[in-house]
Formats: sequence, C-alpha cells, structure tokens
Amino acid sequence: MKKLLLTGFEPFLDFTVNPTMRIVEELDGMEIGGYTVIGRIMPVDFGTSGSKLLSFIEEIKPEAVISLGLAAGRFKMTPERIAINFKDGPVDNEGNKPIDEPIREEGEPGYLSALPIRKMVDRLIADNLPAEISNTAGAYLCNNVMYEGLHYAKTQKPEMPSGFIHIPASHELAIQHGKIPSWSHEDLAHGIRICIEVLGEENK
Ligand code: PCA
Repeated sequence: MKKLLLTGFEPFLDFTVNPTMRIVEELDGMEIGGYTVIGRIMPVDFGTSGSKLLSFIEEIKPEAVISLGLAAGRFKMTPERIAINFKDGPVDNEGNKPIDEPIREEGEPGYLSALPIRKMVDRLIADNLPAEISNTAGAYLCNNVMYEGLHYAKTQKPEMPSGFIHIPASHELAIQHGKIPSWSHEDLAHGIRICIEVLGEENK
C-alpha cells in the first residue's frame, strides 16, 4: 500500500491546543484513498521544522505529503495554492522571530501546491463543508513547511505530490481562546479524509 505522510503542528502563541494534532493522531495508521496514513507532529520552530519534515520524508519514503496547520480566524477549510521563500511573522515556540529572511537562498521565490486543490475544494463543498482555495499561507511556520516539502519534491522527488491545508479552529480551541470561529473536530477530520480521498483518486 502507498504511504501518505500527514503532518500537524504542536500548539503555538495563544492557541493552547492545535486541532491539527488531534486529526493527525486520529488518522495515523488508517487506510484512506489507497494510502496508509502515517501521522507526525511538527515543532513550531523556524530552526528545526524544515529539517524535521525532510527527515520524516526520508524515513517514511511516502508517495505523497499533506501538511496541516491551524489558521485561527478562518471560517473555511483552505487548501493553500502557493508557498513563498520567506520567513517572517510572530515569535515561534523557541523564541525565533525572523524578518524577511529567505527560507532557502538558492530556492525559487515560490512553489505551487502539487495537490489537486480545486478538486479538494469542490468535493468538500459537495459534502457540505465550507472550503475555498487560499492564495496565501502567510510567512510563518505553515508556509515554511509547505515550502520545504515542495522544494524537496521539485529538486529530489518530483513524482511525490505535496502541499498544505489550513484548517479553522476546533470548538475545543475556540472555547479556550474566546474570539475565533470554529468547527467540530469530527467535521475537521472528515474534511481531511475527503482531501486524502481526492488525492488518492488523482494518483491511482
Ligand atoms: N499554524 C501556524 C503554524 C502552526 C500552525 O498550526 C501557521 O499558520 O503558520
């Protein structure tokens, strides 16, 4: 069976839980869309998250990679269109706060997602889950991990689709945080299962 690396992130800033963690833990080991899902949690750390992703790819040797991140404040599930070669944003969990730094000096300015993002959005909406393509993953850790995965694929493993999906807060996080829209964990996990199925259909 083909393997799919599914990554989530640990909590960060004032988000005391990261709903991507629970999804990844739940889907880890499941068979979805012709893939065995292998889940891993990433650190919110500009210093290590990129190399961590690459070490997971080299250890697991997946046929595809989907990374997940929390986009607190978003109302919809949002597959990302592009990753940009910048590190910028609020302080990470290790105290790093890069300003306008490139992720890779020799890297392209941006890499387009290699996931079937339009089909994912269409299928999510058909299943009554609000979704749209996002045209920016920001310049924080989610963009960083998306960029690193795509850079690796473009330079070393072009047959491996990779990309990123931002998700809204879970109800659990919204109750603790107080000021963000949220979905049930069940709907979030269902939405990610749908995205993996769509990817599987595209890569039979
Ligand atoms: N979301 C952040 C980093 C970790 C996460 O889950 C982001 O959007 O960059």
